[in-house]
Amino acid sequence: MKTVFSPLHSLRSAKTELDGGILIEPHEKPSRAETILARVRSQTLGEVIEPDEFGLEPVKRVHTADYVEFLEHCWADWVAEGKPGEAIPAVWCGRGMRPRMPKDIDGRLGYFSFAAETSISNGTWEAACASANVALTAQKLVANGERAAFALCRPPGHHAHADLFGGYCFFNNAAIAAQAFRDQGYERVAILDVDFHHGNGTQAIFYDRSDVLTISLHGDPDLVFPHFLGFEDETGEGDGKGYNLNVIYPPGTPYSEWSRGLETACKRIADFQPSALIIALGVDTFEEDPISFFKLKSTDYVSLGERIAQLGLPTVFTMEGGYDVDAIGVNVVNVMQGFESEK
Ligand code: OKP
Ligand code: MG
Ligand code: ZN
Repeated sequence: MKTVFSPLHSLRSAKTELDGGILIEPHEKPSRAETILARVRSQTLGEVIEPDEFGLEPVKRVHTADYVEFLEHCWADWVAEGKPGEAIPAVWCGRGMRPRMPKDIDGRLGYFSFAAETSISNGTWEAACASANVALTAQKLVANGERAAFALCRPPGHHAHADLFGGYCFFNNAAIAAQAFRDQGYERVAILDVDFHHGNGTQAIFYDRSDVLTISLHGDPDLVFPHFLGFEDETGEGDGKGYNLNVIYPPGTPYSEWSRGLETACKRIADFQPSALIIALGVDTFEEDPISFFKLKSTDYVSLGERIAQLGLPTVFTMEGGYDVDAIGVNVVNVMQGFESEK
C-alpha cells in the first residue's frame, strides 16, 4: 500500500512537555515519523508520496472556526506578549466558571485545551495542517479505489476535539478523513482506534451521530490519560446512541486479552456495514512503550493487521501514538504487512 508522508511534520518540534512537574523533551518527537518512514522504505511497503493541499475547508467540517483561528495565531500571539518559553495552558474553566472565550492568550490557551503537557511553538500550526493533508490524501487514494492507504500523520490527532487540543494532538486527522468520506457520499464510516489511549476527541466529535461508528480499545481512564472520558458506559447520545464503543483494559494486558476486544470491535464494525474504515493506529500498546502499560509484542501487530484486513473494507490508517522509537517502525509496518498478507 502507499504511504503518505510530509517532511513538514518536522516543524512540529516542541522543546518541552510538562511531565512529572518538569519540562522534558517531548515523547511526541520528529524521530518517530522518520523511523516509521525508514522502515516503510526498507521493507518496500509501497510508494511514498507527499500530500496534496486541501486547505482548511475539510478541517472546518470537524473543527470550529474559532478553534482553527486560535491555533493559526497562537504562537504569534504568545510571542507578541513577550513570553519567554513555549505556549502552555495553565488555567481552565473549572466547574461553576463561565465557558466563554477570553481575549488574552493565556485565557484562550485554556479555553481551547483540556491538558497541559502539549506545548505550542513555532511550526506547530504548519505541521498540524500538513498532518491533516496527509490524512486527506490517504482518504482520497482510497476513495479513488485503492484498497488501503497509510497516512503517516504527525502530529497525531485522536485526542483533539472539535475545539480542544491536548495529548499531543491539534487536528483530529482520523475524524477529518472520516468526514471527508461522508461528504463524498459514503453513507457509513467506522473508526477503530487501537492506540493505547482513549480516542476522546474522535468519540466526542461523532458522539451524537449514527453515520460514523467510533470504537476505541484502551487503558482504563481511571488509571491513565485522558482520565475524563473513555469509560464503557459511554455509548453515544441522541441519534448516536449505540454508535460509540469503548473497551478498557488493566495494566499488563497481553495480546491474548487485548484481541478479545478487537474481536468484539470487528464484529460490531461488520454489523454496521460501513463503506469505509479508518484505523487510528497507535503502537503505544507495545510492551516497551515508555508511557503505557499493555504488553503487546512486535509479532502481535502482524495479527492485528490480518484481522483488520479480514473486514474486507476500504481502509485508511492514520498514525497516532507509539513512543518506543526503536521499535515504532517495525511495529507499524508489521500492521501493514499483516494487512497486505490477507489480500
Ligand atoms: C497521546 B497518544 C506521561 C503522561 C502522558 C499524555 C499522553 C498523550 C498520548 N507521563 N500524557 O494517544 O499516544
Ligand atoms: Mg484507543
Ligand atoms: Zn496513545
